[in-house]
Amino acid sequence: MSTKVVEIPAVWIAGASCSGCSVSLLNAVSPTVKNLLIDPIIPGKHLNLRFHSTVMAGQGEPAMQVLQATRKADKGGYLVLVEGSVVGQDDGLYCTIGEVGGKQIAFQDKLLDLARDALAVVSVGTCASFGGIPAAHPNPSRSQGVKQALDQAGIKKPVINVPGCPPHPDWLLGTVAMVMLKGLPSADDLDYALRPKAFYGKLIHDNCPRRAYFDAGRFAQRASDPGCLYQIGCKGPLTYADCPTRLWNNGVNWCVGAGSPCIGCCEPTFPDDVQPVFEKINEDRLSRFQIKTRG
Ligand code: FSX
Ligand code: SF4
Repeated sequence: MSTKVVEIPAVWIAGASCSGCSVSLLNAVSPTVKNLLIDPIIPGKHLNLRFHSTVMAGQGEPAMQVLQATRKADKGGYLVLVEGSVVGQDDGLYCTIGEVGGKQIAFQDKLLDLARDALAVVSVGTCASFGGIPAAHPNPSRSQGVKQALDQAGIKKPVINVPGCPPHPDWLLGTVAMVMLKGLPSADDLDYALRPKAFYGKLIHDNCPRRAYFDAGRFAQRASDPGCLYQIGCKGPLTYADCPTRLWNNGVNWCVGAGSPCIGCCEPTFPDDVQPVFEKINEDRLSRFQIKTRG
């Protein structure tokens, strides 16, 4: 007896970014990307990813038509997964994602079109969530996060932010799996920056294996030293994510475990207010950091 599998249509579009978010997803181990693309992520439900500019074989206008076809055929039922920030300068001219009828399509226009008729939008990575590196001061491309761009256009669509530069593949796959299992998250499931609390609910500093060094005042002076990395720039005391317990690269290690300070890449004010990377947190910026949201 065959069991009916429900398809959830999804498209993945990319704005201003380094494509590291896609690369991180390709490193997913459980489930793998193959599982994501071919198998049900949860029993009886399959994500039908129809467009992904980096990974798909299709190209040119036929590929672009898939976006339009999804919008028409699955109105209100598809997910838009967005990687990269939304470039606003000169009507988005410097960030186009393809051509239709010989006309360049600006990423920001396509994003707004797709978002209007979507079930929800998932911002993958810090660029899409909050602007990230493309929006760093002085931001000549007038880049911003997806939520901010939707708000400006008056589009009230559920947005889930999955930041990280790049995000851990589990954070994205876990978020998509949660939506497929339980539907859209409630306000209680997300934090003030629209991040799922399941992955971003705890401070790095509170789960860090070097925390005992911090409490004892034993600080590393160089990256290779034992001790807490606070004096050489660790942003763990500001940053919410489960890196210390989840670990990266299939559980091999994480930034602080490898002797590198946390760079605060999951936070709304990354990178402007957490740099320089290898300098101790600026206390003035720290208080701004705690009250400011840029997204
Ligand atoms: Fe941004 Fe994605 Fe950082 Fe890169 O493309 S979150 S620059 S790792 O990867 O958007
Ligand atoms: Fe906190 Fe960073 Fe020190 Fe770990 S290394 S205890 S996260 S300051």
